[in-house]
Amino acid sequence: MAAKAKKAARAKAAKPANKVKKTKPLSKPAKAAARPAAGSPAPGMRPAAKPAKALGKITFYGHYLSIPSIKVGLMLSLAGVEHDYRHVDLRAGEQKSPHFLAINRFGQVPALVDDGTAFCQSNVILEHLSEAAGKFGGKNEAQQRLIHEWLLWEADLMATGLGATRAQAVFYNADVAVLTYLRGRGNRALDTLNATLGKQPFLTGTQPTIADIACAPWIAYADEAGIPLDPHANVQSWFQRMSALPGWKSPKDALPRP
Ligand SMILES: N[C@@H](CCC(=O)N[C@@H](CS)C(=O)NCC(=O)O)C(=O)O
Repeated sequence: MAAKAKKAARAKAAKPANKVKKTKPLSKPAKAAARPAAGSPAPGMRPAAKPAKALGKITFYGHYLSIPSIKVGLMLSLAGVEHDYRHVDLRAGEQKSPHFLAINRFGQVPALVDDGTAFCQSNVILEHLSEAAGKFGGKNEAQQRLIHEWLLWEADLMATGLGATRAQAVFYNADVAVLTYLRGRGNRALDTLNATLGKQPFLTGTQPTIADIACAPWIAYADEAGIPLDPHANVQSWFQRMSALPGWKSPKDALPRP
């Protein structure tokens, strides 16, 4: 192979597949309130096991009614990560535009671009931010694995049990039988949280991690889902502990409204 062709092949191979070429604004960019990085770590801010390299210019795409987006917004705020925020107009279908699909092939919020590399799926974004910022991660491999288990559980039982129930109740006016089934899943999720939080203050131990940041925002929507929190006292006190963390925002007001 000629030297010029070899150089071109090397350059092509080095380019990450999900590198975003250009982030054109979907709507008027709004600078999100950024907290300065804490000089001394807040409770639970532990270095992630394997620090990641990128934490450059961050652009976060979300919607204020989307709980997966709120999870990411809270993480950015709790970790004090400066970023630009772009509201994605879901009603207008902006999430299915070619520009947004180039950032998130699933056509959903949230998405996050860090130094030109695009991340999607709220829990993958949380893991990236935790690793890159060295905050809210596990203190060893065993805890990292525990956190990952909770994140997969959250995407299953919290997202359907609390999230789908709230969406069906508030936005889609679902049939009673559907709501009864979904509320059953929500109560199962709350039972699991309650049992764990009866033994320790946070989901994976004595300090909050991204497992807690992923699970806590749904609790603020239990009322909209029609699921009472009264039988889950440990969940309620955990939510109070989360609310007291520096940088925490009330989930319903966590993201800017257009
Ligand atoms: N598993 C995804 C779920 C994301 C999701 O469901 N996003 C919704 C808003 S809450 C969305 O963008 N819906 C618009 C659509 O699907 O067209 C995550 O955790 O990021």
